[in-house]
Amino acid sequence: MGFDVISIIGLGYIGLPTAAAFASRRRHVIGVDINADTVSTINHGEIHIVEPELDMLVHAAVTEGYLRATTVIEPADAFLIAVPTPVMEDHRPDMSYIEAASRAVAGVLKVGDLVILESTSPVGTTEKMAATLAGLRPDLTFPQDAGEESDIRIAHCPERVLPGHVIRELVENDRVIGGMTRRCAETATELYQIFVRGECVQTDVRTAEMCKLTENSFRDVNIAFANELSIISDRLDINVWELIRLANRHPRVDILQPGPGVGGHCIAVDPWFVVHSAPEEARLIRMARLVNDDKPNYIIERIRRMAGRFREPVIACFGLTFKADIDDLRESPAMTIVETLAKGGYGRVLAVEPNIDEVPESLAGEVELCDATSALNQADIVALLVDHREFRRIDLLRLHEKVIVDTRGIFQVTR
Ligand code: SAJ
Repeated sequence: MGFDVISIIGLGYIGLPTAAAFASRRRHVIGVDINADTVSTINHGEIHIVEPELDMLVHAAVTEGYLRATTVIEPADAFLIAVPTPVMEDHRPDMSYIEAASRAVAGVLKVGDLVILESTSPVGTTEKMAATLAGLRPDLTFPQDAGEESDIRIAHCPERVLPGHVIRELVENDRVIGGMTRRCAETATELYQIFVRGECVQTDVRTAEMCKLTENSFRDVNIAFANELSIISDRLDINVWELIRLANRHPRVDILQPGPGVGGHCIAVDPWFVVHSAPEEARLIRMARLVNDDKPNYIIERIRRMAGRFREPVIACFGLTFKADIDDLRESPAMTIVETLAKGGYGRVLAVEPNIDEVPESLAGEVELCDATSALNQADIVALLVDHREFRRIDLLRLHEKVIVDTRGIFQVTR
């Protein structure tokens, strides 16, 4: 089965690197996105996201004619859907992007095509997508009805790449290939083996969907354990960083790190898909989400209490991104904390964020973006919210006489 033309639907943090990976192996890739600016940026050989090495790969792919972006879907031999799957206010999954992409794919399907859902999805989503495609294309047969002999093959193949390391992990990580039939899994494996050097491990679609959710729920539960430990340690006057360091010396203990909360659009979102699918059974997973989502409030309350000691407190917040050494502010607990402090009238709020040049819109007029030296010269309270590598170089003597709220343990004098 040759894949002369591969269509990637959704050119975001996953879709664009995946498109570039296929194109760098001399496959003709059509990138489809609803955002015309994104399409135009890519067709100029540039990128709209921050990811090391990706700009070079995309520039080469476009220049050499292997990657072309468009807002209108076109026929292809394989379709990979990598559109967002956000959760709504009540934590229910928003499947509208997947539904829209499915309808678009249905319009151009032909016998022999492969459709892969990469987006992180609640268990059962791929089967619903297959039903949608079958409903729109009664002239074709699908795996749920025709089994191994179906005209169209369908699979769920989630990604597990770490932002900032996407290009390397796309190639090196093992890939879970969930086929609706064995032949679907085999065909999807052939496709990914064009660039994947890790092992392509075959399973069924529901296990593949749940595997991705399991990986991120595992991480969220373990971060919640660390965050709860940090709150207990504060109450018991214990240095939680020393506590975890000592406990992790046990050969079978590996406690993660406390923080100001859990950010990003993965770990903070995916466990809700499990809770949505099994609300009575997913008690620990649900509670971990509540522990992590409440950690910013705990930090805000600590800072508020300390600000009460000063007549006109100056609060310097170090870090705004959702994790260290990236520029992504999406779903950032640090942003939640800074916004609340600024709008709550707790004092004058300064922000130090080496990875952005301008004050985020939601903080404009409320927070002053400045460099570390200026912030330390003015601050009464120093809140370390993100462990950027630049902050690890701050001379601890500069923190003398400051009130410190260190949510990531990098200002610990005991190493
Ligand atoms: N965090 C902590 N303490 C820790 C580890 C993380 O507070 O010990 C926080 C981070 O500060 C951040 C959040 O959790 O706010 C998520 O950080 P992360 O390091 O888990 O990174 P993500 O969300 O960018 O990537 C995760 C990864 N999943 C796992 O490690 C199981 C990545 O492999 C996935 O591909 C990605 O989610 C995704 O796309 O699902």
